[in-house]
Amino acid sequence: MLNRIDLRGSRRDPRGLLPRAQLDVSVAVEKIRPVVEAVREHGFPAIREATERFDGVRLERLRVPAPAIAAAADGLDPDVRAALLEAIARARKVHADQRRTDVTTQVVPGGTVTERWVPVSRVGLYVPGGLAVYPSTVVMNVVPAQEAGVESLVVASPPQPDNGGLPDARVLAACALLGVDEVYAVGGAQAVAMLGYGCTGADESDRCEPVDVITGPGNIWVTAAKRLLRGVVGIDAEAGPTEIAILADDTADPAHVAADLISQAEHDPLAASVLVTESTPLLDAVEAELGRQVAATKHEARVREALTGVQSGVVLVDDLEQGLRVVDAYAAEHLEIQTRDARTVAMRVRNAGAIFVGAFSPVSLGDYAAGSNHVLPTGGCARHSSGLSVQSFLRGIHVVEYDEAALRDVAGHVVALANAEDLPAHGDAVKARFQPDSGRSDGS
Ligand code: HSO
Ligand code: ZN
Repeated sequence: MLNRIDLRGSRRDPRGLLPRAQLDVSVAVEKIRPVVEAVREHGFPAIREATERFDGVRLERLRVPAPAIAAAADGLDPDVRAALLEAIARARKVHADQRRTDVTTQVVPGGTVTERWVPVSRVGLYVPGGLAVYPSTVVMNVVPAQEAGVESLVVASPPQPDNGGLPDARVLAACALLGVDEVYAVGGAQAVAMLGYGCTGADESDRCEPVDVITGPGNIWVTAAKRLLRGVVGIDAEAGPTEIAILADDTADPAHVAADLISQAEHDPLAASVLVTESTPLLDAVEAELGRQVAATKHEARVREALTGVQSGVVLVDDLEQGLRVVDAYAAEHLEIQTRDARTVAMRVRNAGAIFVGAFSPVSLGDYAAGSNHVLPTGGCARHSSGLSVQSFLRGIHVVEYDEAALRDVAGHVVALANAEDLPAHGDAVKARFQPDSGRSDGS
């Protein structure tokens, strides 16, 4: 079922040889530019027009009324409620440990630099709809923002025609459990534009104040809009279709490997499932398992399309060392290590959004209830970016404080560098402090 890429015996850099779809976000950017500009110029009427066109819903108002959020929480299935509460508690534990404390460095006597960690004031968290609904993504966005100390937090999620034009009831219930009451029934590029530029409307329920940062996964239109808004607001890493890579040897259980490959393929026909192994017996056994398990899975068509697409496949390698080079080159959103000494191997990986170690840490655990975050960089962005965390919502501000003696001591160096850059006024600003007639005339 899986495409085969045989790198055995190859000394080439594996980067261009790995299965990965080329998603052209820049084409999507041009397509959604008019939507984003219309929302910027016209606000609510433009959002309503786009929502009707793309979601088939006629919006009465942007903001979800408080009673609808409360009703969703009341109607939540008790098992789902318990699961969400457990997921929230675990995520809180991990993300609380990510908080930063201010650090003051004494550079010289009388000269300090303090790094203050200050949360952004207002964030917009995007929760996708589409083929599935994602109350778990509400948790993964909201918890780190709350732990960072963000004061104003809003969620936007597409209106569902079968929920009276409101976002999915489980998404609303998750907002309620997390204490988020500002929720907008808006999705796609129009939601990102609304969050970035804000929206003025006649009625309070047609208004949204602009945010400072937008986070959360979404389809290609959401990603394109985020790219367009970058700079106007802060944006997290781009999240494309989900990916799982599994580095496995002959100790891996083929039934587990197959199940995990299928689990992420279930998200999207464009999802990527990649197995990297040196073991052909394991590969044969995984293929047999896939044959059985895919036929029995609920979203068979979607899964089959994802597993057989160009973005998925098995990469055959000579040994663990080459396997590690391959997974580093691939930089998967999720990487499972199912090998001997899995923890040691995991610690050698340099590029991945999140790593899942050993037989009992499947990606699905991390999707919901490990405590880790599931908003992770895709498409190789794990080479330079991290998943969502408390840090995504903080800014480090340097606070510089030198006294007279400390400035005097370094003044010559500042002047020398300022002159070297032909910016003598910079040096003069320092020298002004030490000229005989400088200082306060009253002697105070
Ligand atoms: N695997 C997805 C997250 C998710 N899975 C949500 C299920 N629900 C991207 O990390
Ligand atoms: Zn998932």
